[in-house]
Amino acid sequence: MGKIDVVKHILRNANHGQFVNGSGGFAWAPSNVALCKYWGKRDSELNLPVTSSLSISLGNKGSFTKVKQEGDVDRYILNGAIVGPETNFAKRLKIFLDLFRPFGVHYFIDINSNVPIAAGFASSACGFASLVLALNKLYDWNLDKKDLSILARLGSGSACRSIFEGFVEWQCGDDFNGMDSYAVKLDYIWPELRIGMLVISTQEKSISSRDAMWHTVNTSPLYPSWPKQVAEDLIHLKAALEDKDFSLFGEVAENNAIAMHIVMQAAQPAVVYSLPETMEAIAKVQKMRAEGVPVFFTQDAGPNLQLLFLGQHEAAVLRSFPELELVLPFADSKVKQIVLVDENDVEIGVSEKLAAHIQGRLHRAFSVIILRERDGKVETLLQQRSAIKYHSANLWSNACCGHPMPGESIVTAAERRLREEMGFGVSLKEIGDFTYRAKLINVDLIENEFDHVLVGFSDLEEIPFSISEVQDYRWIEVSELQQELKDYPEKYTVWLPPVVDLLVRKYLQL
Ligand code: 2P0
Repeated sequence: MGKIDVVKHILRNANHGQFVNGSGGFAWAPSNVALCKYWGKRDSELNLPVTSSLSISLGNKGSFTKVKQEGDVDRYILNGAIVGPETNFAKRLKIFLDLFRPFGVHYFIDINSNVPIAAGFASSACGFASLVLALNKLYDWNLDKKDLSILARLGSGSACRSIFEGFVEWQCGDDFNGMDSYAVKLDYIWPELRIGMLVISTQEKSISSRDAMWHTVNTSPLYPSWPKQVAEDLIHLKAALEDKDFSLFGEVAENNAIAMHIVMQAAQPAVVYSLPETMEAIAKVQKMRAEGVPVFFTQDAGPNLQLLFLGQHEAAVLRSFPELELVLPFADSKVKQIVLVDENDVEIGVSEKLAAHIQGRLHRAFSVIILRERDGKVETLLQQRSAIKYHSANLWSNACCGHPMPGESIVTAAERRLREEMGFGVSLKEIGDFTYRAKLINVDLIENEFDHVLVGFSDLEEIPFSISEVQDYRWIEVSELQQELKDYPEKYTVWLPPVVDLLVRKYLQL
């Protein structure tokens, strides 16, 4: 079987091409980093690996891809820039799309990625995974995750793991056609796990991982030792995940990465991805460990490192590596789908939450204001957002805010979120709405919200807030808050000023 036969087999019951979603297919997929690596193929056409591998998906780092049937030539956009047809990227994309292309059809592909492209942060993994998921929506294939994983593998081996979040195993399988070579989600959850992306260089690598893999398998005298290493590492990694044994977890992941690089350095000529700065950073990690901070590293096919540590050591690691891009693979995954709307709040679809924020697409949101009266003055409740929120962490904001799920009313969603975040329930009443668009600080996301503002009252002395969402609260007199927003805007979320403005104009009529 070649790739096209695998595609035909998988799409045999999917009415391929008969239904085309006119507004296109949109999908998000996370990037992933292997803790036990895939290095070497038994079949280069089908990207079938020599060994199984195990990865962790990178939370909100990944790609959002939009695909449409359009025009009389293919057009590709990557992070807002046109990708010329002569580039390797465009050639690889076209070859992949040809596997699915009905006769005479051309595609418009718009990929937005927040991982550095081709620098060893698995940008091809999230790119191909999100493309397959978007095609699944464009053509309404309704494929299960196993088939989606197989299709993503045809684009790039590691992409089969990016179909899932959390810990993922790509089972190598032994079928000649690879119908048993796909990824599965592992059930382990480790919310304290942190990954720090240490960008040492974003220059394109001198040799692609695809070529380096082939070259290693064919010329490295150490390659025969690799499958044995992987088999042992997989057993130990799963034991570490089962027991949440971070030392074992870190040691196995680090040793596996070192072993992979040694095997490729023994190739003739040697494949060397590390730069002098990579070696300096590795020495720094080892020194920190010797001084009692449990931090480990892993390294893919590039000079950059991913540091592995737990939340309790976040501050110590960030002190030594202030440039680190922090990833929380298990954070904020509760509300996945949000409602996309037009400028009149008419629903036009749903989207994965992060994808909508990466693209800056207008969506439905709400902000809750809680009021009380003290000594004849109106006070409002503020919350300080938790340090682990995916955006606007540590900033002060109104009592609670969020997004309704598809099909959920604004009031139900707002009352639900108030209970989840602040630990109390009161009935809420909508007082108005506004639309705003703003780039969020310290994170590559855009808020573009049709925001419904709701008001409720509480006299609770103690607010039993959830520590995973909120780190503190306080009451403040409304006019004092207006002054604070003028004097110290950096302490508050970007949406708080318009929320307070609407409260004052429409409700308090001050
Ligand atoms: C991995 N890497 O397991 C390993 C570790 C890089 C180092 O998978 O040829 O882009 O498309 O199957 O998936 C990168 O290789 O290679 C990779 P192809 P891919 O994440």
